[in-house]
Amino acid sequence: MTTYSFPEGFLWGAAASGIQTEGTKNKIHESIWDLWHREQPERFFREIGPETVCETYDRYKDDVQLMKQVGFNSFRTSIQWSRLIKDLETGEPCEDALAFYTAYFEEMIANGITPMINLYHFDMPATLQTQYGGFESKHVVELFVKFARTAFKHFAHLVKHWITFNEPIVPVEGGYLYDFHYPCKKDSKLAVQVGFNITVAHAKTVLAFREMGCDGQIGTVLNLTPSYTRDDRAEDQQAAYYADLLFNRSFLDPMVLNEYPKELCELLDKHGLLPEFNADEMAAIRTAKVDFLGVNYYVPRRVKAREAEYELDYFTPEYYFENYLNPTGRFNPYRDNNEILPTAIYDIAQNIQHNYGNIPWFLAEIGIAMDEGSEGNALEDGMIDDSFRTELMVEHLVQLHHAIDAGANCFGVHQWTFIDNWSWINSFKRRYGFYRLDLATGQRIPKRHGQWFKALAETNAFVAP
Ligand code: IFM
Repeated sequence: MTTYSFPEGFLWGAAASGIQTEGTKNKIHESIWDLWHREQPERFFREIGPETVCETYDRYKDDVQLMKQVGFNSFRTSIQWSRLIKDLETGEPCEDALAFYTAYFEEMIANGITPMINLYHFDMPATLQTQYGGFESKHVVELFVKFARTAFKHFAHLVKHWITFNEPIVPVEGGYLYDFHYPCKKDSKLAVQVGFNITVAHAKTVLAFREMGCDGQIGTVLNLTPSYTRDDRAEDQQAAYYADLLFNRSFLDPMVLNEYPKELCELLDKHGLLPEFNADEMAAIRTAKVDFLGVNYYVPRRVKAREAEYELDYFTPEYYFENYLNPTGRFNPYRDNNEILPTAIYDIAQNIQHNYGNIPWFLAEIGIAMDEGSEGNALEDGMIDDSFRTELMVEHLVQLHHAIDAGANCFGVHQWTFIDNWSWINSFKRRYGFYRLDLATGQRIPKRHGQWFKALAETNAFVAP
């Protein structure tokens, strides 16, 4: 057996988001998720919408105790724009939201849990989408920065780790290419504009944080999915190159290296997709230095060179490759088509180390999905047996440990998620939590993996073959 120890002060905890946990109580504005669910409930698994969540708004005190019981020393969630801000044009806050978030963050801190707070987790206020087109609009970029300034003004004395955006590419993919987020458009030109505007919103927020002289650090969280090919054939390598350029480097480069890849600009130009931009926006992107990066990893991407003709009448990254299922891959038996590849963690770490200045980073989401029902019922000791999750976590953390040994600047691990939470159109289809949420009673039922995690967090080490 080997003992795998982690650097002193390593962060252990979980990630969640405001909209997926808080509930809608006392919220003044709808988000696009409330709006979409009201208009088209059939698009959501079992028609469950964002009002059915963990009710963190009322239960946060008890939940912080549950965090302690599984050893967290840190926790990420988000401030909902549509909760915090009363006047979306001026950025004036809502008193009730100020009181809620202050009490919630203070409760964490009083219990030894460092809050890491994100400002955007797919939750555009509905009126900003319907009135202006959300991040299609440069005006909404400015409104986002006002919201961020309000958050910094009221919470920077409590929160020392800020995140601008979680997975900024996902609203682009979901809302403008693949139809799984509102506004469900299929428009590549808008997709690129939204991606660019989000990057500007990120950059201007980082600059506002510096200008306000806030004490603490600010970064971003990206879902970085390495692309693997069938073998070394040149056309597949080329396919992987394009997948990486479009899905990873499109945000990683401007947010961490402060510049867009030349090849991406050329590709977008070739397809007539370059966004509208001005010198002020480019200056913001060039100068907004982040302190750290968060990386979300779930599954690898498998690509091969295109064999079939590209048939869509609008551009998507798949113009340059085809996705495929690895015939020799290892798959999660509790979730369809989810390939398991722990070595991807090592590859991500190497990429950051060698191509992104070895910036300090943390594993901001590692999620091990088990489909609803597959975890079984609670055992005699009252716990749910999810030892599958522990086995996989061990394998991934062994790879992370190798990467740290090789020089990776990784400072923490957050599992997705704390209590099973509502997850967009999948609602509660896939469970990821340390605690099961009983939807009928709101009861939190512990899963066994939490005990293993507690020992890991307390000793900052685990033992494995
Ligand atoms: O629920 C989501 C989360 O909001 C972002 N990352 C992936 C999770 C699981 O699908």
